[in-house]
Amino acid sequence: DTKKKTNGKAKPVPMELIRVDQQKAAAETEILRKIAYQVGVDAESVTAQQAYQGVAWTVRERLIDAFNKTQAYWREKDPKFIYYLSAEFLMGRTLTNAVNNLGLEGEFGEAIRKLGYSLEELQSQEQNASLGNGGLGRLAACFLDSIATLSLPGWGYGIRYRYGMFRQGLENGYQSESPDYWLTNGNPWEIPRRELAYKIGFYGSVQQGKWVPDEQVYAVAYDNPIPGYGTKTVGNLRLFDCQPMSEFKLASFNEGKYSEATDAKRKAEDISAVLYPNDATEYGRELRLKQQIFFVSAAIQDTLARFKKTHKDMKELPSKACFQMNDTHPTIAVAELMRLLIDQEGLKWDAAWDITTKSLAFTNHTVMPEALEKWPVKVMAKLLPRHMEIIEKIDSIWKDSLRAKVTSEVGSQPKQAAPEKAAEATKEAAAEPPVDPVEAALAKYSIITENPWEKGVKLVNMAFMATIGSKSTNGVAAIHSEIIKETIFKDFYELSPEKFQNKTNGVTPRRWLAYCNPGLSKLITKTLGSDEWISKTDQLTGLKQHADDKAFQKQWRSIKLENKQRLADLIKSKTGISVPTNALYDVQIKRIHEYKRQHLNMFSVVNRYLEIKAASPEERKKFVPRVVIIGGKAASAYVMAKKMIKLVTSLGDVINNDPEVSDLLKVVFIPDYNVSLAETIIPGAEVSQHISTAGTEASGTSNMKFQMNGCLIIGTMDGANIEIAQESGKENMFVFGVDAKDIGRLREERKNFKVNDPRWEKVMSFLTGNTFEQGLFQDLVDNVNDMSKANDWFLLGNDFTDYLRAQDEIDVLYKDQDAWTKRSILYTASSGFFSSDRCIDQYAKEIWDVKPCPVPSS
Ligand code: GPW
Repeated sequence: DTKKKTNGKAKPVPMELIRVDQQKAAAETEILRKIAYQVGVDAESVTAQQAYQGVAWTVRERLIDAFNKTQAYWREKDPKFIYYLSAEFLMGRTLTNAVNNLGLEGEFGEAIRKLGYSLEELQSQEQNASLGNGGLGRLAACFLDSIATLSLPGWGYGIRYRYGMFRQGLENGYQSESPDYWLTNGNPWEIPRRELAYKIGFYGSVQQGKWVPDEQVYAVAYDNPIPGYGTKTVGNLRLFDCQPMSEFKLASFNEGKYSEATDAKRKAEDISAVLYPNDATEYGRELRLKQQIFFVSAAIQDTLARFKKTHKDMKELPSKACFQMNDTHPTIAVAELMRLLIDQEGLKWDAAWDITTKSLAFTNHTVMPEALEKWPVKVMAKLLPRHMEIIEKIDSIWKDSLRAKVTSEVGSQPKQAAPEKAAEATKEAAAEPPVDPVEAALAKYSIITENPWEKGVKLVNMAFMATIGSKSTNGVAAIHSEIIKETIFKDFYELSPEKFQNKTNGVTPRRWLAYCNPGLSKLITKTLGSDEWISKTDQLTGLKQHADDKAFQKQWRSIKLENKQRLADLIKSKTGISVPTNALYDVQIKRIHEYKRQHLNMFSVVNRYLEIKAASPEERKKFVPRVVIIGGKAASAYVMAKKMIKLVTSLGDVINNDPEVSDLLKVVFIPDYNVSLAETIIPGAEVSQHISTAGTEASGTSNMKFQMNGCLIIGTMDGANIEIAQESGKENMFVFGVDAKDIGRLREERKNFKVNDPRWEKVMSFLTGNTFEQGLFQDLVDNVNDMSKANDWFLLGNDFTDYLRAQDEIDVLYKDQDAWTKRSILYTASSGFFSSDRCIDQYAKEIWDVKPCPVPSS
């Protein structure tokens, strides 16, 4: 038995004590009770934080009522469940979302007003749950919203990090990092399940085929109810906290060895302490692998324990559970499910393999090699010896199954090597044992591979194991799903093309339009005659017929202006910079990465600055004033990304204080970008930048949020931009840049390529000239401009001229406000496809085979 403790057998409660549908007191009475007894203050006057706590703890009860009913109903019906395994869930704040999804805005809005506050004010008291890095973690959060909204039986599983994504500050224009302790004021949105704890092992050895770990910890469950929209369904995000097996060694303590006494406790608590702040980069640290096995094992044990309450035959598992692995981070699930089925449930290998490959599914979110996790066999074998054994066996059976095919292929290839190669081959053969050509050909399919950079070092390729060990592999946008079939999974695609799918990402229209942009939301509802669009986003197309209506355009614009004012206020409060609301608001918010090319954006800013400076006062009047807004975090160890932040802040210092430029150009870096800042920034943006090198951004999801909010897009033909262009009309997007299919060749040729544009040289000279501290941006410039040192891997030089052309088009269109507004309306009207409801519906039907199981009303 894996359970830590049991509460013993549950005893029935006398009927007369059960009042399931207790008459609730008025919201304000409940809130005041909470302020008195939960917060513990005399409620004669209340601070915003106290009021927030009172409201949140009251909403929590409504949430739990519906949550308990949903979960009980699902226990009774026993439908098939989807379990979304993810190392990250970037939830943001909960209050507004919970109030609105539960339909409590009337009752609670009124009660909050009586206390002298607004819902927005109280919500601003809440800490963001930043348990994710960026797109991948936020996608998981949007998915939970849609799973609940569609009444799909489903839970998320992850880690309850005590420290989320670091807080970003600025020191002398550089990023500074400090820990994000988000639980300071408690967390009303979670339900601790202290009695629900699973043992997780590490290290040790395999004895008689079974694992004897050296170290063990407990995974303690915390449930976070997830309210669906327009339904009584409340789903669940179950996060695990890591706890030691025993609090401390009393003997050591008594001997005065205090640190030794608490050693094990500290070590255990480290596991769920901090989110790794690396976005799309591999991190080969043992603690990271510990985190992965920690939550994956707990999730699978938890699922099996529930499954076994009502089912005897493990073979039925695939008809009751599907685990979706969110990138490679949870892919140890392949080996863990095998281990539990074989070592704990006593199944034979083949039966276990059949169940495993039918229960797991895998999503890939990147083709960038540094993000595809490959764990050293040495690390895996030390931390998880039994898993390593299983992985080796999977790999060897897998290769056996391919040997006949590969042998016939190798046999049909010419055996003679070219004469000059043959001589070399003989020399090498003298030094090394001969390589079997069949084994060599099998290597490309192998889970266990040699590290190309370190001879003799073997690695476990987690993406390969995930594909082999699951029923489906999907990419996250049409182009990305094609690219993975041609590159990283080419050989696997050729073996089983039917396993490969596309599921273009989506975002929840609740948080990202209905709630973050109440002004626009009201206008849409009024125009369409109902608010059904909030869960049926296809209905947004009904806005198209109003796109040319001047009166409608005027209302649309005045809402944008209000949202711009809110954004301007935010900028003022976060940075001290005043920005005019008559300027075009241009936004790029996302993780800072060379492939996302914030530096290309800055090159265009420099060019604009130089053009304004060179212009006569008369000519200056023709410029469209622009506020360029950047937000995003750089991974702590990513030197070039940090330099890119310094580039933005340095340009801001120069440009914002140049009286010649005055209000024609402002450059703003908003520090500590997170979910709730995005909720204010996106509605206020007029153009947003999605300018990654073609073929590098798997999908992007903020592009969809901007589109929904009627913000025009400048972008490359990359990721989901391509599908957004299809939906909104390519002619309505500011498209530029080279094509993904040419990237390989262009990278080869970049060494001999010269940017044929005098503006490029001017920008480079400006950045290396005496405006800035000597040498400050030399490395950044060399990376894209000195072909003896680098080759401009992300092709800024190739895209520069076309990018500036697209930027000019933006200015031209902005001068025609009616034409601009029309496009803005068309963007929102054609954004319906990018709802995560559509995306989740496809997952449910095409991968999970999970059907809605709505709780009946009443
Ligand atoms: F590298 N993404 C992310 F693929 O935010 F794992 N973090 C990550 O670690 C990875 C991907 C990983 C993003 C993609 O970069 C973005 O294009 C995509 O829209 C998003 O995942 C959701 O699919």
